[in-house]
Amino acid sequence: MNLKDYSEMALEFMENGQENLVSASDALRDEVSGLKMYEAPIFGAASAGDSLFKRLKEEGIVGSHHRLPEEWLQEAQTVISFFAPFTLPVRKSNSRNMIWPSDEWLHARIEGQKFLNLLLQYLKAETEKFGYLCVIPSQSQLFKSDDQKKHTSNWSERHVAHICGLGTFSLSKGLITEKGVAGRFGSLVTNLKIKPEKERPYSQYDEYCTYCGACIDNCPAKAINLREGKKHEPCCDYINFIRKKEAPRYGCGKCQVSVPCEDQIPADVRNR
Ligand code: B12
Ligand code: SF4
Ligand code: SF4
Repeated sequence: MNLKDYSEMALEFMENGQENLVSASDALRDEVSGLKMYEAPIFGAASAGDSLFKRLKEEGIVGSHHRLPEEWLQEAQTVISFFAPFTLPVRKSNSRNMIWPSDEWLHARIEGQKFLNLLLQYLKAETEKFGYLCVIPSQSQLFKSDDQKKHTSNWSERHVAHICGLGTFSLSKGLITEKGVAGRFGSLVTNLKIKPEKERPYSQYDEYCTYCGACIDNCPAKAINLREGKKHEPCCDYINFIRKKEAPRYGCGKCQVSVPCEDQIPADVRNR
């Protein structure tokens, strides 16, 4: 099994099921019933022994609470990560109003994450069918999305995706991939050996960001500035404010739409 197999399995899962579409019973209004939330994911892989995983334990990168691949699966050989980009209707709808998240964005955050959880379970089951061990850290009982209440998880999907060659960080703190920043990540740890297909195509952790500042202007919480990047507290407070109106859904993501990194690596970086 290689990364191409994982891309094909993901595509098959997306095309054969209804889970990537907003159901009529969940739809916030009739027009969003049947909305496709994600495009086909892109995949990356890293050796579980990649020295960058150890660096994530450093304060200032993530912290000592961040777990190594072998702390999820003792026999770990490979970490597989994917980025699932939001579809055009999800992205475009969220630019219509720069205060409230669109219904499409709210669905892609909540029902969309349910779909990604099922996709992860499907990929794990397929890996196991071939006789390999596989763990989904984000679905483990040991997983903490907000360890020590510092807005940091003990398995940071963006840092993992960065190590797997999928992209780099940015001023807004989103991870910019070749399909942009608007979308979500997932990952698996397995004892299957997959040789990463290519060297990481970047050497700096923020190489794909131009620091153009478009995300600063978009942010309704004024959480981003050129000197400090994105501050977690105002962003978090804003998302909690949205939650009061939209519960059980929430989200914002204005820093990820109508920006040069929305669905691609910014042209200025590609032309460097
Ligand atoms: C906690 C959390 C939040 C909190 C706090 C944000 C945070 N800490 O980043 C709040 C509630 C505010 C939040 C908001 C949002 N979130 Co959120 N969140 C998470 C969660 C659960 C954990 C994040 C985490 O642990 N970060 C770790 C800290 C340490 O990251 P950091 O401070 O940014 O790290 C910096 C340092 O490491 C620094 N650095 C310094 N030196 C070096 C050296 C090296 C080598 C490296 C690599 C880095 C580095 O660079 C990094 C970036 O500046 C993840 C899911 C997961 N399990 O990963 C989703 C996640 C980050 N969120 C996501 C999304 C989409 C959102 C929202 C858009 C909400 C929405 N859905 O509408 C906003 C966007 C905010 C933003 N501008 O990034 C996506 C990110 C998608 C993307 N393209 O990047 C994730 C990955 C969820 C997913 N499964 O896809 N989130
Ligand atoms: S909008 Fe510009 S500054 Fe902000 S993350 Fe994207 S490329 Fe970087
Ligand atoms: S998610 Fe919203 S509040 Fe948070 S940084 Fe992005 S635009 Fe600002």
